[in-house]
Amino acid sequence: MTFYRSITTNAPSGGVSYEKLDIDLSEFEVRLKPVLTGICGTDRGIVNGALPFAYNPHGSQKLVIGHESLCIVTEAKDNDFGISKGDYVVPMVRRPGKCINCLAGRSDNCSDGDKHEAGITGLHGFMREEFGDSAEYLVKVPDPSIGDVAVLTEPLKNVCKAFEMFDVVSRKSIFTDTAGSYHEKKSLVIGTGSEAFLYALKSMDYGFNTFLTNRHDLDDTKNRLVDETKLNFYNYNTMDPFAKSGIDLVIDTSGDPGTIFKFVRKMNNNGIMILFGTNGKAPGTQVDGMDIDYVIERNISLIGSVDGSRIHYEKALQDLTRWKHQYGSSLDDMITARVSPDHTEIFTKKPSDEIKTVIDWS
Ligand code: DN4
Ligand code: BGC
Ligand code: ZN
Ligand code: ZN
Repeated sequence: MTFYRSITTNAPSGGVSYEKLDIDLSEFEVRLKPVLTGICGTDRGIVNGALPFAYNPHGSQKLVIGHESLCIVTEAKDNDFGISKGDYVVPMVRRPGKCINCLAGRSDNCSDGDKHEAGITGLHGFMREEFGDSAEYLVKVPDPSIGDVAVLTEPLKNVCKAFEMFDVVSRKSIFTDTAGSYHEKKSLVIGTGSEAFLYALKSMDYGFNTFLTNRHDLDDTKNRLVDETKLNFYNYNTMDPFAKSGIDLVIDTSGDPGTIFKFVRKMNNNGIMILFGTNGKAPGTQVDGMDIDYVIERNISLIGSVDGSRIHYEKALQDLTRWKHQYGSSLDDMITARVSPDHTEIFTKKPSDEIKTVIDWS
């Protein structure tokens, strides 16, 4: 028997341990070691017992958590996916079921919900000192010189998928400004966590005049990143830059209904709102008939978006490679803390200046 140290929970009730687990890796096509694993709101939700949809693998009392990972391949059998020993890879979170979207390689759009997610639903995740996988679920990092920021591939792939939805829905009308660009268009990202910053950088790539907002001011770390990347931030409790001209694209990462619906009536005709943040425990809010009329009369579209597929992981790696040249060390500054795997209290205490905390497995 070989025991691998792993970060575990008992889903969906929660809890967190760093312990040795015996999981047989001999049958796997590829063996991997994580270099860095990122922590996100989903991991904290599982550990705190707040995500009822999380569950352990069949027959197991534990779930190894972790779905954001940059790994190195330590052994690889012959495979059709070009994965070999020494490659840096990002393992995909979602594993397909048998519906038509899953069969078409788009398990992110699974039609019947019969799929699994590593570290979340029914499949062990990547926060363990060694694990095995199939080559078909590994995405190779084409330029490993981008370094540690490759760990942002997984959260950024969600953003790439959501912008694919934006591309589809924005075709309903002429969404651009009169010059055919987005420069006179405004986007607003609600929230200031890692997903929010990644959405904001993507929105800047499109050319939007991009704003981030939260219910409080930002600390120095986040203010610096806002300045260095030429984003705009405002505290919505103290100012409103949209009092006179409206917003064309709203992206919510807060999951707070009381906040989201404050912004609906600030949206322009043909506006698009992407709902991404999840927060099942947030209290409900009153949406009145005027809100509904406003949405209808202006052809506003609300889009829900979850997860992403291989094409989005690949796009995310392209974006990170380009951003590394464009933003240099400012991109590295998105990794605000590194901890060792035994520091499991990080799952219950979020650092106040956190953009992305990573676990360093080296
Ligand atoms: P996070 O770092 O917890 O970010 C949430 C952000 O929302 C923080 O900056 C919060 O600020 C902010 N926030 C909370 N409440 C409000 C409010 N009332 N007004 C303004 N801002 C608020 O999490 P993340 O960046 O990792 O992920 C963002 C969200 O997306 C989470 O809900 C995830 O569950 C969800 N998610 C969805 C997918 C998917 O659909 C993938 C990954 C994450 P503060 O409280 O820190 O000040 O595929
Ligand atoms: C992951 C997604 C996953 C979602 C819901 C997120 O944290 O990035 O891949 O689909 O959680 O479980
Ligand atoms: Zn996540
Ligand atoms: Zn499916």
